[in-house]
Amino acid sequence: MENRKERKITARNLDDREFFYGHKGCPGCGGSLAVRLALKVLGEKSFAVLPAGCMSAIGFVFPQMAFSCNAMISTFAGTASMLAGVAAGARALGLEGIHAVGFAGDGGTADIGLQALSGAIDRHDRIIYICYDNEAYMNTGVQKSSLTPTGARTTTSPVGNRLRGAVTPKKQMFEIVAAHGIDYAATASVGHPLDYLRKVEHASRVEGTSYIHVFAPCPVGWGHDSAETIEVAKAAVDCGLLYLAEYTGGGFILNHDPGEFSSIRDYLLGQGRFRHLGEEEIEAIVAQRDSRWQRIRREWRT
Ligand SMILES: Cc1ncc(C[n+]2csc(CCOP(=O)(O)OP(=O)(O)O)c2C)c(N)n1
Ligand code: SF4
Repeated sequence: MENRKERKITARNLDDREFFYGHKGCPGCGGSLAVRLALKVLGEKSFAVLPAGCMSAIGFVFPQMAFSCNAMISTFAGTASMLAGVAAGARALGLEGIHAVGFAGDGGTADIGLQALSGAIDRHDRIIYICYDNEAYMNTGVQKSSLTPTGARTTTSPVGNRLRGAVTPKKQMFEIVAAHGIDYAATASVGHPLDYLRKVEHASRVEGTSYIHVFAPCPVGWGHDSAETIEVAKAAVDCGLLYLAEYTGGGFILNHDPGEFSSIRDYLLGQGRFRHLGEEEIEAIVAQRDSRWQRIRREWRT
C-alpha cells in the first residue's frame, strides 16, 4: 500500500549536501556509494541504523561523524528490530515524513541479521532495509558469508591444492525476502545509480517493509583496482551474474535484460579473488547463470 506522491529522481534534483560526508572508507568503496546515494534521496529526516560492519566503522569516527542525519550503531543481529523500534518511536512522537533506514552488509543481513529482518517483514513494519552486498565480511578481514559467490577466495575459503575458494552457492536474498510476501523488494547495483535511486525513492513511499539489495564492490576484498568499482558493478549486470529486479504487489519484475551476456570469464578473471579459477570451474558458473536466467525470463514480468 502506497500513499505518498512519487518524486521523479534525476541527477539535477538530488540534494547536493553530503549526508555521509568525510567517511573513512577505502578508495573505490562501493558500500559507501550505496549509503551516500540512498541518503541523498531520503534526506536529513532519516534515522539510519547500522550494525557492525564497514559502514559503521568508517562512518562513526568521533569526532568526525560522517552522518548529518540521525544515525546509530545497532547490535550485529538487530538492524531490523532496531529499525522497527525507531519507526514505532517516531510514530508515538507524531513525527512525520521520516525514514527509518538500515544499512547492513551481507554478513549482517543474510547470516546474522536474517531472523530480525524476517520478523520485521512479517509485521509489515514501515522500514527501509538496505543490504550493501560486498560478498564477504569485509570489516574483519574478508571472511566468507553466505552471500560470497562460489569460487571466491576469502580468508575462510582459501585456495590451495584441495580447496578452490567458496564451495557453496550465493544465497538468494532477494527471493528469500520475496517469499515472505514483503511489501517491496528490489535488487540494484552502484553501477546503475539512477535505477538504484529510483528504487530508494519508491521504497520511501511504501507503507510497509522495503528491502533493497545493492551490489557494492569492495576493491580490498575483491582484488580489483579502486578506479574500477563502477565498471565491475556494471559488468556483473552485463554478464548476468546480477539481475536488476523488483518484487511488488506479489509479483517479480525484471527491470533490465542484457539480451546477450558479456563474458563471465572476463568478469571473474578481472578480480583477484577469482583468478585461480580454471575453465571447468568457470563453465560451471556459466551453466548456473544460464539456468537461473531461463527461469527468470520464463516466470518474471518485464
Ligand atoms: C555479535 C558480533 N559478532 C562478530 C562481530 C565482529 N564483526 C564486526 S564487523 C564484522 C563483519 C561484518 O561483515 P558484513 O556484515 O558483511 O559487513 P562489511 O564489514 O562487509 O561491511 C564482524 C564479524 C561483532 N561486532 N558482533
Ligand atoms: S574494506 Fe571494502 S567495504 Fe570496507 S571500507 Fe574498504 S572498500 Fe569499503
